[in-house]
Order: sequence, then C-alpha cells, then structure tokens
Amino acid sequence: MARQKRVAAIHDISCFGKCSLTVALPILSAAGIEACAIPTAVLSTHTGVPGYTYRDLTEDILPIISHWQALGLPFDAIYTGFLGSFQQLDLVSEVFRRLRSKDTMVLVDPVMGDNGALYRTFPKEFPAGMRRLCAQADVIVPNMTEASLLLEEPYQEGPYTPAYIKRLLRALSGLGPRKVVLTGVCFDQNQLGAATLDAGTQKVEYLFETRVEGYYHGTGDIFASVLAAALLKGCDLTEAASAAVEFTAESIARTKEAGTDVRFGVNFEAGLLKLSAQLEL
Ligand code: PXL
Repeated sequence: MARQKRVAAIHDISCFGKCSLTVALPILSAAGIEACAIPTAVLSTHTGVPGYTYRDLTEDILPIISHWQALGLPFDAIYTGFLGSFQQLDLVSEVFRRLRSKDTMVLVDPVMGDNGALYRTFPKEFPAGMRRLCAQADVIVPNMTEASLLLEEPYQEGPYTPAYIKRLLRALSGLGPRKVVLTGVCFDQNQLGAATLDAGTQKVEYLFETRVEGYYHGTGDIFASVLAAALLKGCDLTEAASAAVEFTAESIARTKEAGTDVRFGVNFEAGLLKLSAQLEL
C-alpha cells in the first residue's frame, strides 16, 4: 500500500453550517489522507448568518506549529482557506517556511469574497496581503470575485468569454503559482464550472456542469478540498478539477432536491463514499 499522505489544513472552524474545516477534514479523510487541523478561528456559524460568535486563534498558530516541528512531522501538503485576521497572512507565510519541504504542495484558497465584494470581516488591505500569500503557493483556487480582488480589477458578472477567462488565468499565474483553478466560470446561463491553467504546459481547460439556481454556502470550500485531495492522490490538474466540479455540483443538486436552507450548507456527506472509491488510485 502507498504511504499515507498528510496535510496541514489551515481554516476556521464554523461549528454549524458546513464550510471550512467541517468540510475539509471529512473530504480529505474520505480520500484516505491524514488531515491535521490548524484552526484560524472558532465561530458558531459562518459569517453569513447574523449573530455568529467569533474567537480569533491568531496566537495559537505558531505554538501549534512549533510543537509539530518538535515531533518532526513531514507534510505532503499545506492547504489554507479562511484566515481569522490580517496578521494571520504573515503567520501562514511563516508556517510555509517552517513546514514546507521541496515535495510539499502548497495550495492556497484565497477565501476573501463572493458576489463581487470583499467579506466584511476583512480590511481593505487584505487582498494585497493575500496576493503575497498566493505568490508562495503551488496551486491557487480563487472564485471570480477573489480573482478580481487579487488582480485589482473591477469584478464582472458572467457569462464570460474564453478570452477574458484566459487573460485572468494568465494574470493569476503571473502572481507566482504554477497551477491556477478559477471557479464560478460560465460561458452561458445554463452551465457553471471551473477553468484551469497549468503554467508548465500552458494548457487551459474548462470543466462544466449544469447550473443549479441559487447561492449555496460552503461550496467553494468543498470544491477546493476535493481538488486538494485529488491532486494529492495523483490526479493531474484537469482530472482533479473535474472531480471537484462533479462532487460540488452533485452536492448542490442533492440539496436543491431536499429543499433545505441554503445558508446551512449542502449535503456533501452523501457523496463521500463515491469520492472515496473514485480516488482509490
Ligand atoms: O466558505 C467560506 C467561509 C469560510 N469560513 C467562514 C466564512 C466563509 C464565508 O462566508 O464566513 C467563517
């Protein structure tokens, strides 16, 4: 049997509502990957639900890493998402310096906005700091809002043209990462998916599924977690993005059918067995 892969997952824990660590950990585990958590903050729910509690864990990050370093643990990947404070951008850079070896894949999901706007929890300097973090990544997974914030360009509503998407992909790759996966891409109203660019091959690929109307919370985190898992299991960028688009679209379709409150996340759990079989490489 191949050696088990180990990931450091750096995200908040929103205790209810299915996003960040509460989706990243089960998805990585379903793929047979050892998931080690570095919580950036503890919230009662994600910030889209009014009245949420918030405990910032900025001060806990380096002590956790120092202990892990003392144990001499090697990491196959570091996967970051929602950060709890502006200072955590620099701390996460320090985590990269301390835990990264030449074989470690660093995947940054630059979680900071949606629907054309920066999340209200972040200061306006946050995108510039996130750009510096993305420069250190091997793979980044922005949505269309995050792409515009990273590139300091006005946000545009879809549908898009292939020329526009290719220009964004190249500009994002120009920030540093060799692999870029852009989510929320569509060329017409009936589809939705992702576009990928691998700087090594300069190949651009598009992966689409049929669009389901509505805004389903936590789907960006589900997408990035499947992408991370599939890449670690040896899929190439196109295969990994395809698995992520399919898993996310199926989770949304299931939730639509059940008619549950879209703020509380999607039913991704019912897809985990299939994902497990699919990634059994
Ligand atoms: O799904 C992204 C996300 C993660 N974590 C928290 C959030 C959000 C999006 O709003 O609020 C706490």
